[in-house]
Amino acid sequence: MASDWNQDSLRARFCHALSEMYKTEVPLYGNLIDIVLEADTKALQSTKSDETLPINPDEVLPPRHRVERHGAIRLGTPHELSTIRRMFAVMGMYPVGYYDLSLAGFPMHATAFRPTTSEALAAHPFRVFTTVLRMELLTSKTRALAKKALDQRNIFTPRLLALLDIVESRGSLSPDECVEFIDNGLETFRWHSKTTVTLDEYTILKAEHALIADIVSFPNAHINHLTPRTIDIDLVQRLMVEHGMPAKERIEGPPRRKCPILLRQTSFKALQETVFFSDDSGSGEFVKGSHTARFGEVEQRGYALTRKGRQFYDQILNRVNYLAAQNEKLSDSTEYESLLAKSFEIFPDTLPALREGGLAYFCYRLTPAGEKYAEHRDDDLVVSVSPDGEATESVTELLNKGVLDYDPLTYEDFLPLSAGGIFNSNLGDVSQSKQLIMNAESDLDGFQRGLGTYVADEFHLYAEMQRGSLELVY
Ligand code: OOG
Ligand code: NI
Repeated sequence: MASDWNQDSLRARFCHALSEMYKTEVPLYGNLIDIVLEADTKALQSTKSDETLPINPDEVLPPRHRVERHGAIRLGTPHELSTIRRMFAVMGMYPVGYYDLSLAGFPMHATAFRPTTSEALAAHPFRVFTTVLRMELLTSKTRALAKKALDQRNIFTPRLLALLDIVESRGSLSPDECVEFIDNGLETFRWHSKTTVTLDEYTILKAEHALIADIVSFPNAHINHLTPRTIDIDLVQRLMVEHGMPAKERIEGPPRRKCPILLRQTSFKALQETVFFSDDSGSGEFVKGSHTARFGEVEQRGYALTRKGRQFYDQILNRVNYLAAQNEKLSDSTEYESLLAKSFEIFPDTLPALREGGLAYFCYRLTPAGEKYAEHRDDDLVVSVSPDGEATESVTELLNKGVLDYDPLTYEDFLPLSAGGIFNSNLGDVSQSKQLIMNAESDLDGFQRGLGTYVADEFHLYAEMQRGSLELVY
């Protein structure tokens, strides 16, 4: 059937529309985008020899850089989760990774919906970190309130639900239906200042956990932040402070390195916004109050680590956080950052060391010399690939001969402890429910049951990309 329907372009258009909507809702996010452009331009300029020539980041950076963004939403029920899964699938975004946020003291777990192939990521890498409330971790009083509020809401428009049925049965959308899909899809993410709960109910929910109140009290799942990507997050952090933005105290994740790994993130803190609580007298009146939820974030992406690399990362970071919890002095961000940088000195910081140590994933390619060599190939030097996508000995030999070269793969996912740090900076205080939740176990099975499918294993996806590159070379 003839149609303009294309997952990549739909995802790009949706992301653009969401970003425009969020700019009007939270103007400070627009200022943050300007700061990121300023930082990227400065960072590129300072690495260039002739500083008199102006530089345009859009001409230097890969095309995906400027449009790259992630967002986050928080859902209340398994049904909301499975429906959002259907909605993201239309845009080529699939659940990758399971994030147990009880590790960071929150009664929630999450996945990230994102494109999964190199081609789709290169076309447009939009992703949405999606959390869902774990009812079983709430106290019975709060659970009853949450259930009552969530049962009566529908965060999707009837037309969006109809479009999901259409695309699932027909396999595509017409150009007009694509426009409707975007317009209706935005309604799930739009901000509503009128709550569905009374001030008293809100106060009870918030006393148990600020995030419970944020998830339960509104008629939909407002997008709570959007995050452009930068090439110099330290500079963005400095510029935010210089521009008088309420910046988070420090950058989450690994320290600045020659070979950036995983993900570094910072944000401006959530705004206090006026909301109107419903009045239980049935008068239809509203009571004015305030709520803190929405913010803007920036990310700098580094290399995807293997399981082994990730374990090493977690081990170092856990030790730093353990020391920070013991020592008052380390609550100062400069002290923390210098401990972090010092602790990460043992993590290899050159491409050959990361590769030889099996710490990161790479994409292999033939060099121009390799193209020639391939024509008169020595048959005992074939490229072999192990089942987990690891490069083998013969690859090392071909690298030494200058036949092959390699580039690191970008980390496309998230980090639960960094997410916890981002959540915390945007809450003010963490409540008494923390103790209860700390003892919780992760529940991947329950999550997947709600979702209605399996979440992909991110390590497997990177290994497949590495293996694919070797197979192409072969
Ligand atoms: C999600 C926080 C996680 C990130 O970048 O790690 C996240 C939230 O605040 O709902 O977006
Ligand atoms: Ni985020």
